[in-house]
Amino acid sequence: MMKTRTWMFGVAILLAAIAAGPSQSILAATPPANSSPEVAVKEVAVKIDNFSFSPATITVPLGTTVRWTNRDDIPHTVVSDDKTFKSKALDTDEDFTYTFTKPGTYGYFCSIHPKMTAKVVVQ
Ligand SMILES: [Cu+2]
Repeated sequence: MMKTRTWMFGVAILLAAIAAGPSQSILAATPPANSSPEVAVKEVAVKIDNFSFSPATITVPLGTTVRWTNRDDIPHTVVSDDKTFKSKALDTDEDFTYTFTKPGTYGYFCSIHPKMTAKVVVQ
């Protein structure tokens, strides 16, 4: 019995490591938008100003890069509800980009001011 429990614990640790790993590496691997020039890279801008994301809801085609720029005087972050993407604290005029490669609705918020919420709908 002891052996089984120890084994299960090991599996749980391993799964946790796997679950934690990819989100980090996805962040690190966020491409500097210099993919093949023949592919039109679509970029949509979202402004962070006066404690809100603007526009609060955007609908974009698959493959679109969204660029959030902080126009506020205080830091904000861009964090998706399911942690698909997560920026560092953005100072004034700093930006964060994420390219959406899976359709879906991505709710996100500012982790410093959780009442700041918005969403990206990817079609
Ligand atoms: Cu904020």
